[in-house]
Parts: sequence; C-alpha cells; structure tokens
Amino acid sequence: MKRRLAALMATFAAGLVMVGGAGTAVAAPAGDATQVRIDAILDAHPGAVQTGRTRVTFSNGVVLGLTSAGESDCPADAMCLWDDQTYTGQIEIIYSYVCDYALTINLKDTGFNDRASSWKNNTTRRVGTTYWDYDARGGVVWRMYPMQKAPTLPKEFNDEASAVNCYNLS
Ligand SMILES: [Ca+2]
Repeated sequence: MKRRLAALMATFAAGLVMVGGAGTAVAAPAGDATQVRIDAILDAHPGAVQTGRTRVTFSNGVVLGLTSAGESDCPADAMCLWDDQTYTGQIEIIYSYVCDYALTINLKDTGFNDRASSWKNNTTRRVGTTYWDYDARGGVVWRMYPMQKAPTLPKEFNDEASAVNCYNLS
C-alpha cells in the first residue's frame, strides 16, 4: 500500500514537471504575468472576484485594474487613482456607492498603498478624502471634489495616500 502511494506520488510529481516544462517551452503571452498577479491578489483577499481579464473587484466595492490605464478608463460616477502621473499606470477605481456606506478604503488592502500619483473625481456629488495612514488616520493628504482631477501631485503628497473615504454632497 505504501509503495503504491509512493508510485502515485512519483507519477504526480512527474506530471508537475511535465506541466512546468511545457510552460517554459512556450513563450508566455504578456497577459500571463497579469494573471499571476491577479491570482495572488485573489488568494490574499477572500471575497475578491476577478471581474475582467485585468480587473479584480474587492468585497468593499473597489475595483483594481492591473494593466496600464488612461484617463478615459475612469468610469462615470467613480473616483480613480493612478499609480503614475497624468492618469497612467495601474488604476484603482472606487465606485461612488462606496460613499453611501461610509466605508474607508485601505489602499494597502488592494496593493495600492503609497502609490497614488494622479487622480480624478468623475462623480457629480461625492467628495473623496485621502489620508496619510491606514484606517483614515494621520490626517488628510488631499481632497477630491466632484468633477475635479489632478494630473500630478505636489512632491510631498506623491506616493503617500494610504486610505480613502468619501461623503455625499447634500
Ligand atoms: Ca506612484
């Protein structure tokens, strides 16, 4: 019995080697690296769901875009942060319904801590606030008023935001 199990495991190991070998023999499409990252995010965040080829939606309603995105990728009625200046690089989309639940989005939870370098508030009546520290602590870094945007941030605010929340204008 023991011997059979060992043989079975050897077969299994051989199978793994074969899969790995096949993978390295073929040039990996560029998208594979993105999928590996998405899989890692899904593993680390129970409740997160892959909602597109390059998108993950977290249980708090935040959508993370894993590929480089432009200003036009920020949907209506959402607030967006980009990793790079002038609305480029990885995008983090915060849909406005997050504001209705008074949720604080900890950017660390979506792999976006200390990364935001440009932003756009594509809503008509939500005000977003970014904070220096986790759980909206440490004071306000900047505010995002409706229909405003910033292609760059002052040097002292760049790559600093750690949390975001928002409220509705009455
Ligand atoms: Ca950045």
